[in-house]
Amino acid sequence: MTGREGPIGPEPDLLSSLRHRVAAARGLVILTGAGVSAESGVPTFRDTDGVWSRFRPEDLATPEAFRSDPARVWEWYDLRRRAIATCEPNAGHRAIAKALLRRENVTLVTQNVDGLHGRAMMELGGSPAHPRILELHGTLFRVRCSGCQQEVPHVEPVDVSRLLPHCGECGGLFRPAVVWFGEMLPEQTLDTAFRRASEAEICIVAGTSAVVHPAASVPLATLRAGGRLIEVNPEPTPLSSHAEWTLRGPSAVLLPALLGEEAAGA
Ligand code: BJW
Ligand code: ZN
Repeated sequence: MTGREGPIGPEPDLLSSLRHRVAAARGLVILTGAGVSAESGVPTFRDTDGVWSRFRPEDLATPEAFRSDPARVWEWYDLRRRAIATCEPNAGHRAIAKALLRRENVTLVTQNVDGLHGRAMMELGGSPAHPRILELHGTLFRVRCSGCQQEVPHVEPVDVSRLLPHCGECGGLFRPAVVWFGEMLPEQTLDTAFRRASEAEICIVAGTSAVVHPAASVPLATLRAGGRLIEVNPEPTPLSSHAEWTLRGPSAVLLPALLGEEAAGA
């Protein structure tokens, strides 16, 4: 049943039947990537106009890059943080937030560092730090001390021509609290993500190229335990062949359709 869809996107009947399956699933995990924020105006990484078409990841998103030129890395993260702060959550973020608030058996596993899932929760009166939001790659809106490792919120602009942000406790240099290539993901968060995925009847994989591991392996835990995958992405990915259903289109349209509460055929 892989890829049952029309030439210009999924048929309304398919969406309607999937909406029922998703609503009835005993456990639901939603894995998101940069594509779910594309319609909010946040650039993805690997699309033709993505972040990595203009910058090399090894120059900016590795611990080695930070050690060799912390001001350059800080400047880049500060620019991105300020640009993202002007973006708003879209209908896809809101549909996920509603599902999290209405159903206890829904877990969001996100690779995104843009904070838009949390802001959608806040818009609906929920907490941005909801325990069923698992941020695998950290966030742009916190920093971690390179010395004592404490993490604190960070929203102020940074002037890299002056002193870079330093820890008030130990004097160590702060760094963005994101996960760079070659770094371990937060262990407990990752364990929880794999456990929830293995307990889920359905895993929706939305807006990720599914090439960065271990995040891209999370849906495989659902498959191994007998669950099914729904992929939401305008383009095929390495997970497409594992998906029972592939919905080719933008997540700001398809996620509300999949997660909405409308009656069948509505
Ligand atoms: C739309 C849309 C719309 C567009 N609607 N969709 C196993 C095999 C091979 C390599 C490895 C492996 N295990 C580990 C590795 C090494 C490495 C890795 O995976 N490398 C591969 C790239 C080759 N992984 C790591 O280093 C990880 N750490 C680790 O594994 O530690 C243990 C270890 C250490 C050392 C050696 C071995 C093991 C850490 C990974 C950290 C990733 N960090 C980044 C940067 C975060 C901070 C920042 O933002 O600056 O995370 S990289 C970047 O990629 C970011 C993202 O979270 C991540 C994933 O990208 P995502 O979200 O999928 O975005 P895109 O752009 O790739 O895709 C967008 C998608 O949206 C596309 O498909 C579009 O079609 C779609 N789209 N518009 C819906 N409207
Ligand atoms: Zn410190």
